Amino acid sequence: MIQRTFCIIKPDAVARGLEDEINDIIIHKGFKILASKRLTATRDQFETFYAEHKGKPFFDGLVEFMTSGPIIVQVLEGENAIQAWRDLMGKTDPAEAAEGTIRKKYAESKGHNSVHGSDSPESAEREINLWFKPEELQ
Ligand code: IDP
Ligand code: MG
Repeated sequence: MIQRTFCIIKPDAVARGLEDEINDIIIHKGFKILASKRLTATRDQFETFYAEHKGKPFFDGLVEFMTSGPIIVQVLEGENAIQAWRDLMGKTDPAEAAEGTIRKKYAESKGHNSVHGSDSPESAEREINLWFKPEELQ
């Protein structure tokens, strides 16, 4: 099944100039990048985006980090894209991420872990709609 998923290249990766390298891996894996834009987000945007984590000990630091510098927000399309992108990212904590995953290769820590990916069809739809207008998608 062809799906769309939402991807963020996080501030730690953009600060190291890794966006082209990461997008090469994404394209090589067979995803199509339907839309992509660079921006610096507000606290409000990430408090909404990460609402499911509100109240957790890492929440404030997470919002601080995600608004600390430019990010790239993207829509990826491909066969089973939601799970396929989660698999290519690897586990949240790079210490637990498998060889060959983006987080294993680039993440600095469990918090500064270089990339985001939607975890279900419902989150993918919600997250894409938070960051992109329909006319921005092909
Ligand atoms: P995910 O990004 O792999 O889906 P989630 O559990 O949804 O992981 O957490 C969202 C983000 O919050 C993570 O990608 C990471 O940046 C941050 N995070 C999650 N757990 C921790 C933690 O224990 N310490 C610090 N940051 C965390
Ligand atoms: Mg998550």
